Amino acid sequence: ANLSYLVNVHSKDDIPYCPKKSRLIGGPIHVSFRSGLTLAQIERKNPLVVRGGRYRPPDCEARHRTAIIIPHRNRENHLKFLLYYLHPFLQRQQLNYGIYVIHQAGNYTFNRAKLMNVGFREAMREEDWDCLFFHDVDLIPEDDRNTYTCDQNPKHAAIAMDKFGYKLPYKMYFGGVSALTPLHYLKMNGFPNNYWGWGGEDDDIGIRVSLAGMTITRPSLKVGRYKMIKHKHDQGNEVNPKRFNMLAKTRQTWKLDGMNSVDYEVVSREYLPLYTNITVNIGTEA
Ligand code: UD2
Ligand code: MN
Repeated sequence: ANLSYLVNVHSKDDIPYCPKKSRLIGGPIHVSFRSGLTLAQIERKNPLVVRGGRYRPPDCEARHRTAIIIPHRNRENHLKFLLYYLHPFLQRQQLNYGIYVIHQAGNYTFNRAKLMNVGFREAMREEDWDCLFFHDVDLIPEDDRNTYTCDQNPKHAAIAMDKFGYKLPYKMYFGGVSALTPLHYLKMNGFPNNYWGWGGEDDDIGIRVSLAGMTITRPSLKVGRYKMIKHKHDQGNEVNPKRFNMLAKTRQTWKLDGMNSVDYEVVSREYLPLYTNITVNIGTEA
């Protein structure tokens, strides 16, 4: 027998820790979008997911606690497909996980990065998560080996997307899906709050990582694959014309704007069967 397996095998509640590498993990995932999918069907396929979209492995103690933070408005159909693929994917990885949808209230210009700051604070309020995945609603992972756990440095997970020909579009790219520990997040003062509309915020976040003295880690191109559900530019998320000027000033602004300055009002917190929905009023541009 392999005796190393006996070391550190039981948690304090005396159920065994999950193996370091889950035996349920496969390889490539075939992703397709069929019409007529309902949330009720997804619930039936995931009987062990409990209120608020929470899960822990039934037969072993998870080694990782991961929160998924999804910025959202008016993309219910994309959310449905993401939940359909993400729940079983995370369960195969034997994680203790929770899914949080951060829904921007009202019709004012969308602000993806500020919603992430809200998600960070509201998720950490509930549980001592050791890893947070900041996840676009329209990106579906296409390989089981893309593990939703954190690294020593902030991780950029969505490196190979169909829309970019499954290649990294540029070296500093940090958009789509990224994973940070609470310590990483606080060290870089979270994400910027002042990018209203489309674009720039992902590059700002990438710059913050390096200004805070960290580097970006990435899975391999084979593993960090995602399919993006096709969509047009949303109404209320017009291209932000100020993004280049703002990006030129990140070095001066990152310590002043971020987690230490985020202000918002939670409108409602709903513990739905497949996710926790937090509707939030994030105000308007100053
Ligand atoms: C790119 C980046 C994304 C972000 C964005 C610029 C990729 C794969 N993703 O996405 O991370 O940096 O550019 O802001 O390159 N959303 C809503 N409702 C809206 C608008 C946005 O829910 O009305 C959310 C949703 O989670 C969406 C995300 O914001 O996936 C990013 O918006 P997008 O998908 O319109 O932008 P895209 O695909 O150009
Ligand atoms: Mn998109």
